[in-house]
Amino acid sequence: MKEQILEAIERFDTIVIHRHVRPDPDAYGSQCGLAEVLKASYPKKEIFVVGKGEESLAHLYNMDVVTDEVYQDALVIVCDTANQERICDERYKLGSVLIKIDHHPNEDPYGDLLWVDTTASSVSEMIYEFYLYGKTKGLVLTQEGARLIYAGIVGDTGRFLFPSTNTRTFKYASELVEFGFDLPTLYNGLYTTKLNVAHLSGYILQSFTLSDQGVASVFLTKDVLQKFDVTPTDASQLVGALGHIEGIITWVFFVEEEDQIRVRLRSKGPTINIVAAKYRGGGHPLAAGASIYSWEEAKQVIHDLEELCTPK
Ligand SMILES: [Mn+2]
Repeated sequence: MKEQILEAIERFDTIVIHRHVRPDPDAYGSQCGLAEVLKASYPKKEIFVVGKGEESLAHLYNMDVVTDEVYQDALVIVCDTANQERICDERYKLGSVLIKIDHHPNEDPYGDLLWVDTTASSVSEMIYEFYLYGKTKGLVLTQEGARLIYAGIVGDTGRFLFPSTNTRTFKYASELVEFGFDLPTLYNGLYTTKLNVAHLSGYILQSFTLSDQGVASVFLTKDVLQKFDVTPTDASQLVGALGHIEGIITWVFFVEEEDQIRVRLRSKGPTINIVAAKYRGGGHPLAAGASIYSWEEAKQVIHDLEELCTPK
């Protein structure tokens, strides 16, 4: 598949790279890391990264603003996005050829060429692998490209903590660090916590409930978000905060938004993307998300998780 992707890249003069809505470091890292590889390797091609910019990731890269015309005879590559509804900027459909590069379960196999590797810790890791494959065929990785790919790996592995971290991840990470980008500045950009978010994490640690089955739940209503002056996006980013607490097997955040309640699910073993799928969502076996429309439904989600955690 890497060979076919490289062939497609070589064929096109214009390449537009997309990623998912509500981007995380891996979305930016894979999208912009790939852009940097392609810019350095093919200086004559026009390479663009599109999608709504995320302020907290502006230290990584800036998005391009492109007209619809750019998509004419363009190759479109979508990184880190399992299903089409989650692709940021609908114009991904306007290109000539569409490529999907992802590490989530391939439930929506969109695109003309698909490279999906669910064993990869991150799509950024896959982009590095793509560079390794193409190294002898003209692909070039710059220090800036290495920084972006490394940021994506660090983000999606929770700083090499999540079970998706494997020997390949560490090997690639050490090779990337060799490029000599400024590590402390990168970590500061990724992990400096805003004061209001720090206060909210205190609230979360105080207020979560834990059932006998090992299911922890946190309710972040509009009132709570307002009290701490945080956005639903800020709140969702704290979902890892319960990962190391004794007795918790699966946990769920309910974050109230304008028109829905976002469900953030995490697990230390039981496969929770099944539960996510039941509530209009999806994701990885141990990290998934969904959307519900009432607090009544939230109770059902907790009930389903409890079922899942009950030894059969
Ligand atoms: Mn990812």
